[in-house]
Parts: sequence; C-alpha cells; structure tokens
Amino acid sequence: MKIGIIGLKNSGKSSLFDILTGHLSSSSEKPGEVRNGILTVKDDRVDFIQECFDSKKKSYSNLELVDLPALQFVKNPEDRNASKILEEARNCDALIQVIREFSNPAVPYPEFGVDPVQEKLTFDSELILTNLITVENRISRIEAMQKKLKDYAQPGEIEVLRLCKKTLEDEKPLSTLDLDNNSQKMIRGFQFMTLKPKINIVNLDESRIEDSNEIVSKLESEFPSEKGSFEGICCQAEKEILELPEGERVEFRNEMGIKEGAAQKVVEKLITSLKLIRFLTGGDTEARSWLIPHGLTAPAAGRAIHTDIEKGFIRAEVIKYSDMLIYKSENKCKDMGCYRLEGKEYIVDDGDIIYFRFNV
Ligand SMILES: Nc1nc2c(ncn2[C@@H]2O[C@H](COP(=O)(O)OP(=O)(O)O)[C@@H](O)[C@H]2O)c(=O)[nH]1
Ligand SMILES: [Mg+2]
Repeated sequence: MKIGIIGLKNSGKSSLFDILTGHLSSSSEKPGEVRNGILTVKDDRVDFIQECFDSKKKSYSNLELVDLPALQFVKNPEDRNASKILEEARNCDALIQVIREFSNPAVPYPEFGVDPVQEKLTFDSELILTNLITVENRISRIEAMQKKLKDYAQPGEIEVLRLCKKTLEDEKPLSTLDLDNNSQKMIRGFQFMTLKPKINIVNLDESRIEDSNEIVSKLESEFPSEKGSFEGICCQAEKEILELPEGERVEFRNEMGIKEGAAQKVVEKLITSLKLIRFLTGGDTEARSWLIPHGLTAPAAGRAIHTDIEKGFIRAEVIKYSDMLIYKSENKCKDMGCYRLEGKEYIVDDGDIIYFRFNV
C-alpha cells in the first residue's frame, strides 16, 4: 500500500517523511525530487508470537511512503514536471496532508502567514480545482463524442461525472459523495485525489506541543467532514529525538511533553482511517504481521502472502490472539479447543494467527 505525503511548500512534508522512515538526512533531499521510503508498522504482537512459536526471525508489515515535492497545480497540462508530480500523487492509495502550524520566521511561509485553517483551505481548493478540470474535460469529451457515436462512454458515466462536478463546484471533496459501488467503479480510472482516504498531520510549533488537542479540535470544527482524521505532531522535536541515542529519548520526550512517538501516532491514524487490520503468522522460520483491508475473506487475505494461497486455498487454521495470550503455545491452544478450522467464507479478523492450508 502506497501513501503519499502532500501539502504546501515548507509545511514539513520531508521532515515527516524522514521521521516516519527513520531517515536522518533530509539534506540529501534534492529540490523537486520524489523520494520513496518504507514505514515499518511495529506491532508488539509479532514479538509475542515470535516467542510462542520460537521463530528464528520476525518481520513487521510495511507501508510504502512517497515524499512528494509541493504539488504545482498548474492549469497548463503541457507542464510535464508539474503533471509528473500530480501523477505520482494520483498513484497513491491514500494521502497524508501536512499542515504547518510552526512559526519559525526563518522558514518562508505563505502570503496569508502561518495559519493552519487558511493553509488547509488553500491546499484543499487546489485539489478540488484540479479534479474539477479533469471532470469538466471528460464531460465535454463525452458530449462531443456522443454526437458522433451514440454509445460512446459507459452508460451512466456522464451522470456520475455531473454529480462530481456539482460537488466540486460546491467546493466539497469527492469523498463527501456517497457513491454506490457501480458509480465508484466508473470513475476509479481518474484516481481523483479528493476521493482518496486521507489523514491530516498538523506540524506543531515546539512551544505549542501541549496545546495539540486544542489545535486539533479547532481544525476539526472547521472541517467537520474530516473529523477524526487530524493528528498534531512537532516534526522538529521528533527529528531531534531521533538523532539522540536511544537511551536518552524517553527523558527528552518527557521534558518536551510528548507522550507517544510520532510514527506510532501516524500509523494508528492511518490504520483506523484506511480501515486496515493486521493478521499474524508464526512458524519456525518467521513470525510476521500482514496489513490488509478489513472485511477480506480468508483466501483473499492469503493473497497478501502469496497468490498461490488464494488459488489453492483449502482452509485457514486460526488461533485468536487473545487465546494465544492465555496459552502461549500452538499446541496448548489446540489442546484447549482454541484451534479453529475456517473455510473460504471466513472473514479475517484483526489479530488472527493464521496457518493457511493450500494446494496448487
Ligand atoms: N521550527 C520548526 N521548523 C520546522 C518544523 N518542521 C519543519 N521545519 C523546518 O522547515 C523547513 C521546511 O521543512 P521541510 O520538511 O523541508 O518542508 P517541505 O517543503 O514540506 O518538505 C526545514 O528547514 C525544517 O527544518 C517544526 O516543527 N518547527
Ligand atoms: Mg520537501
């Protein structure tokens, strides 16, 4: 799963990318360059499973991260460089929008000053406008072609696009539209950015870390349709923490009043906003977690490991994590009747420890 970091220039996108990927040298960042990295989703349950199965190694699930240079919303479609960055953003499955709250006058800020509400409004309206241009172009094209060929375009596509146009003209993101599956399918190819799942990270000033809840509440009341998607962190402080030897980090956190690591907070937000779950696997060689969308059946979940599991699925042998916490071994779970055999209709749950039987 690929997550793009977007926002205005100097909002702190690259700083956030460095924190989430554990990079410490954003000085290596070249202007205008797209950077790719990996966000490791740490999970204590994997450590526990490793002990229970006595596995040689452990691996956590990952998310791909993309540090996108400030999007240049140029209206001229011939501008190749700008459209390349937009294209990268379109290819992401979800977005993290960074909003500047830190003051630091040495870092150039937008003409309206340092104002998170204005910054979000400005950036959002650019996204909306970009989508509106795409929608209008497509509608004009369908209308022109339908004069020549009666059945040009899928039936119903133009109606869905007109609905999108109306929403965007009302300055609302497409995510506020309640589209049925069929309509969603019709517009999937456009990869509309205002339709993607998104979380908002407010990059706090060092002096306002303790006001995080208040700042986040204010933004949530200004943007009610995105309630629950905001999180406040201070990129500067987090970077300083990462540069410290591990033993000194906790003390520094306490001094700064930062309870939880930023990476953990962002990961939790992503998991809840994107409706993801993690299932686990254990064995002699490896204990591991797998990140998947919620609601998948056992064979579809197995695809995260290998497509053969889905193709040749026989059954899933499942231990609930809560049972493993009590009995601490696979055999004990079996003895206690906590080893469940599940078929292809089984919907995988967060924390399921699964052994897949398959045959290809
Ligand atoms: N004081 C302060 N400076 C920050 C903070 N976050 C980023 N900066 C600085 O702002 C500048 C721009 O940040 P950067 O992450 O490169 O922004 P980008 O343009 O969105 O990628 C850098 O010099 C950062 O060190 C912060 O929380 N506090
Ligand atoms: Mg940058």
